[in-house]
Amino acid sequence: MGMLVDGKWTDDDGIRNDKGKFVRPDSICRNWVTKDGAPGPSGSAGFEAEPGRYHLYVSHNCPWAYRTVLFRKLKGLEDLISMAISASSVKGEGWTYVEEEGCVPDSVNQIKYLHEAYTKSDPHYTGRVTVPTLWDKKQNIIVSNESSEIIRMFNSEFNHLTGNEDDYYHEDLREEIDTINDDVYGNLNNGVYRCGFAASQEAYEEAYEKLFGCLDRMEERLSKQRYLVGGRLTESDWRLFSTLVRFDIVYYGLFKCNKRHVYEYPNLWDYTLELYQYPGVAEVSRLDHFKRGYYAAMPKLNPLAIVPVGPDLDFTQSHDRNRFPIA
Ligand SMILES: N[C@@H](CCC(=O)N[C@@H](CS)C(=O)NCC(=O)O)C(=O)O
Repeated sequence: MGMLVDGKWTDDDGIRNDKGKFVRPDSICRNWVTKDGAPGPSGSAGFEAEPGRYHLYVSHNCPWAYRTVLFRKLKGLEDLISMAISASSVKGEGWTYVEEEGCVPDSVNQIKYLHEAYTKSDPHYTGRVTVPTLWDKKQNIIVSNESSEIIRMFNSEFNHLTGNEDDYYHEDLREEIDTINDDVYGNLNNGVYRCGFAASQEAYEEAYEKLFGCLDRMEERLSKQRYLVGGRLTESDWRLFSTLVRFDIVYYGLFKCNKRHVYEYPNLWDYTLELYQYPGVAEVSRLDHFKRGYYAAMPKLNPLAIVPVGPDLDFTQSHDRNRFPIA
């Protein structure tokens, strides 16, 4: 896709490898919005939760951006945090914000390319330009480009403004949530990319085995309880769901994750249906963009950019998760 080097846009093939294995670099911008602007877990201060102060750059197809879009919706933050939605295809210089069906141009910085926000924040920025990116309109800088941290901020730091006390990172469940997240992140959320972007047969097969091992563990877990961590919905569920909802549409085919579809796992599939049908979720889930955003924007994997018509999935069909109690 390309990246910034000392503030200059530079083309590359978007695939980073170490012995054929795809390596996702750590996110660089790691500030935290907190209720009162006190330092967050990464130590930065001065980012107080205020209505209208923050702006989120996303794209519909990206699973990392999608987590933040989900949390913005679930936590009732839509009127407090503005959002720009990129075209699902990546054109020219990375994530692009233009008038297009299903997209929202950037009303804050009026940028065309996301990298312009990065150099506005830091004229000498070196690194990848990724969605999601959370922008501070007051200081004109990037707060964070790490989705796992942005969802934590959304989960708790704006509650006094919204009155929404729903908690997806319950204090008493944190250890278990973190353990599940490690498994799901390494083997599945990122695991699908490690399959799709592998540059050797060996690297692909290793990622593939780990991925389906993780799906089997999650299937087993969900055969005994409603959600990943007992009977309560947590961020682990939303993080798993973000990959599951794309799996049969994109990863099964394009990324060669084709041992089994999610719909072939009885519990994982019904669980995916339940979460898709959770209030607000379908509204922010653009299944058409999921597909187009990958198939039409990854020339190395799909040079002719032909977007498949199927699969024919119905996420609105009934499910049987009510057989388990909610705690
Ligand atoms: N760790 C980051 C990863 C974000 C990420 O890699 N996003 C992808 C889109 S799915 C991206 O923008 N990639 C562009 C690139 O790496 O150049 C997060 O979770 O926020």
